[in-house]
Amino acid sequence: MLNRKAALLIVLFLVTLVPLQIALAQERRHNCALAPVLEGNAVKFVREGSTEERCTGELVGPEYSGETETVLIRLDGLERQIGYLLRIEVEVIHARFLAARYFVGYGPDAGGVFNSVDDVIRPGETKQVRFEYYVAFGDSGNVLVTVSSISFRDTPAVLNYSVRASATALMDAITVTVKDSGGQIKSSIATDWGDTPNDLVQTASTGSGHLPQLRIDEVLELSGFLSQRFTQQGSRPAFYFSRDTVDVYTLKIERVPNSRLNVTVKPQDPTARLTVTIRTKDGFPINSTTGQAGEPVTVGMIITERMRDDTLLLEITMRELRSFSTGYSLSVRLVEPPPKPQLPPHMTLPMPESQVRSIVMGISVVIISAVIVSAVLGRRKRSRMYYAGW
Ligand SMILES: [Ca+2]
Repeated sequence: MLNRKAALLIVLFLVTLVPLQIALAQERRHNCALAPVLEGNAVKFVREGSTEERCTGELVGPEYSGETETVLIRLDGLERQIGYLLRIEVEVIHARFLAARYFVGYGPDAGGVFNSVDDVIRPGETKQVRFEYYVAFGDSGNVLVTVSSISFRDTPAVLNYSVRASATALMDAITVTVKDSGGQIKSSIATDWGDTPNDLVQTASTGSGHLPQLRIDEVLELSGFLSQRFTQQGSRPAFYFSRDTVDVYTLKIERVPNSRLNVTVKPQDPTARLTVTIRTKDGFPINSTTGQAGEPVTVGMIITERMRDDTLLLEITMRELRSFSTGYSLSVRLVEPPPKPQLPPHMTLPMPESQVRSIVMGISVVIISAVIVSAVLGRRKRSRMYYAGW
């Protein structure tokens, strides 16, 4: 009896899952896909199985009552998925009948929306929507663009649309240069990190963000980018999305007690305000400074004998920015310890040392005797005053 009940419950559970699975399968299905074609530092996207550089469609619905279509932008065809600025341009054209509402949005194909626009489109109108998305460290997978027409049988509308995409590489630390104190280049390393990790866990778990060892009197230099969510208003508004607000580098240093580590970061954008933090390998903050807008910011630390590890984390955080992205240049210098203070030359005393010692002892005896005598006299005086009151 119990088994029959359990079987019935399992069947009911599976039956309820079927519509959900169908809905998910429908959601994942896309109407058209754009695949990447590398052209040097830039990427163009073409319709899969074609050379056409766009996906197009018609939102006609059952009896002109609205419809949703999706376009997949494949990033998995790229050798390195992160570190690209992806531009998506969507055109919505009113084709027939009455005014309608349209929706255009994009996000990861696994689900969610990064940015979206919805507005009214009238007969004869064409609307253009521009999205820019920086594929930062931690972002992966493909991007899905959704275009919807919202209309009804009583107020029918037909809309056409086209979706184009392109991308350019925007990488952190393309070249890491180490110079000597005279400015001569000692080594120059090319990296392929794309975007630098934005927390210490990711830095530790990957090879990205690991800088070469810095020795005394050396200067390490690199440049990178930070970006954020931003909307540009105007006649052709653009919608930007990025999660690249922090870059974390791992640095090994030559441990010389009393040497000084100086870290300077200069933002390119005059509205960018940055914070630079030096942390221990496990994330404990040692020193942190926030700069003024557009101004370079420097943070330093003294290398002590107690310092057990030669690995430090350098964290660059965007505090404020009135645009989408800013470049920055990072300079790290390990300054040699200051010279030890010079002691004055050995002083010669005008009289023999034994004589000086006896004089010092004599003076000490006199001072101690004076202290004892004054203490005794003071006590007697206080006793007399005490009895005088009676
Ligand atoms: Ca970055």
